[in-house]
Amino acid sequence: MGLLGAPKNIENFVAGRFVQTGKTFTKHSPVDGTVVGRVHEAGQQLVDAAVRAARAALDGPWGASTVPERAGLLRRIADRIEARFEDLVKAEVADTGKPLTQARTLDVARAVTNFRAFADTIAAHGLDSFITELPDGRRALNYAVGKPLGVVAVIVPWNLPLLLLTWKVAPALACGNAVVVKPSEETPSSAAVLAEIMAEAGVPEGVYNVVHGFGPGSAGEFLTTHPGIDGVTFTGESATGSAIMRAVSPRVRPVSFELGGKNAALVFADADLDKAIDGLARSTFTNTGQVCLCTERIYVERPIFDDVVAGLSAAAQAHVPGHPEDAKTTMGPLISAGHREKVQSYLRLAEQEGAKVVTGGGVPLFGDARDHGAWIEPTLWTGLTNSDRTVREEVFGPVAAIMPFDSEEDAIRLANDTDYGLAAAVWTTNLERGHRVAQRMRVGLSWVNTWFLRDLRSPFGGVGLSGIGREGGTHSLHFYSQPTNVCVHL
Ligand code: NAD
Ligand code: 6OD
Repeated sequence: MGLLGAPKNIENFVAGRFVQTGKTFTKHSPVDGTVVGRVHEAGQQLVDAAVRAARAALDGPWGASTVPERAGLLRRIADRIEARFEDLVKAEVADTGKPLTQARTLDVARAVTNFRAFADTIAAHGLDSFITELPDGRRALNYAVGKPLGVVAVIVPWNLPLLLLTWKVAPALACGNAVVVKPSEETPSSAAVLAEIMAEAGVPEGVYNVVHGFGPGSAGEFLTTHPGIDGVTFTGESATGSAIMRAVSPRVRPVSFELGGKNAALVFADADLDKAIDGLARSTFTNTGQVCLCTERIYVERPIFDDVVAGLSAAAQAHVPGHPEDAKTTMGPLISAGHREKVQSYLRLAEQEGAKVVTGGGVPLFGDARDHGAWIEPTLWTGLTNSDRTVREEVFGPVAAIMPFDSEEDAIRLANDTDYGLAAAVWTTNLERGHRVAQRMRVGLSWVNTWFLRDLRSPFGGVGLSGIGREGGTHSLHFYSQPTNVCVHL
């Protein structure tokens, strides 16, 4: 029996109906390897049907829907998510093995907030308009009307499945688009529960479609190469972003990419040490290190280096790996055996590169069914430098290299010495330094004395290998709508 219930049949959702296909793949729980569900993989024809259903919805009454109607719909979806809260928690936990408490307080809670936040954003959004006055005396009124982008392909990863899916679907629907969602093959369940919720909330047929499958040669590729899509919003690995860019380039479609990270934390000697260690422990180990914003490089000013290493290592050792339903559990498994193999390859590489393993470095043994799961110990290294691959490549696990620095300039140079550029966190009690350093980080998001504190109106995204574009608040509206400018002679 699968975690939290019998294995489920996980179906596609196209034109308002659940659809089985002749081909299924099996989803295993990363907690103990048991079967969670059998997923109906969408072939080319079903992906085509989903894109056509989305187009038909845009050509129907949904295409003429008003902003107040759509804001109201988003609020009803949020209400229905609250009503089905525990179903979504179970779906998320079954697929990922994350602690129930986290699924409740972060993943599903944010799904509710995502819909309410974008209902507010779209309801408050006005037209861009201005009076033009030319030197020859002509005058005109210019205003831009936002139209939906159209059929939007939404391709999302497995680490925060529902949070990241709704972060994109909410603004897409707010702007009047129709979506075809391709959840990760590792986390198909919550998108399917959300399909039921969409129907309950009165989302018209064809506006929200879900196709299941993999990337190349499967639903992901069929969707991104489909001539009927008008844009792709994607969260996932940088290499996948590159493949999707190639797939859409013949038809020149817009993309919004939230990609990988190799995020730095900078800890200055004047930091409040307890707060910094607490923050670093969260930024390194939350969701078993599987958050794109997680810290994998920690630069510490030399006088407090040993204190930070000791404090963070105590925090790592205090983690309780365990069953998601156990209230004492603080850390779940990695998403899959395959991902654990990747993380373990970096544990081996770090040692080859001369790392000292301060804590962790292995696989916890339970002596029960969990030994068939994808568990890993939280791991900290010292003795590495920016020239080591372990410090340059994204691992996406509960791991970090802790390295010393001697001056503010040194810290900034080390933090910015990366091909990625998603997030950074600066720990200092010096207000001026906090602003100064945060502004010089070559990233999309800089935090000072905190981490993953989100205001959904703020721009979210990365530079370099970490992505293209920004979503959040009106930034999302810019991606999910196409302005038509109207110029009226006065
Ligand atoms: P992934 O790139 O392997 O897969 C993401 C999604 O893309 C999945 O649904 C997958 O099936 C699909 N996909 C894979 N190849 C494809 C292709 N060729 N065409 C179309 N679709 C394809 O990523 P993952 O392993 O699921 O997630 C982990 C990665 O996501 C990490 O690199 C992490 O940093 C990144 N991430 C980034 C952010 C962010 O906001 N920047 C957020 C979360 C995760
Ligand atoms: O908080 C968000 O809106 C967001 N997109 C978080 C991304 C987390 C990455 O794993």
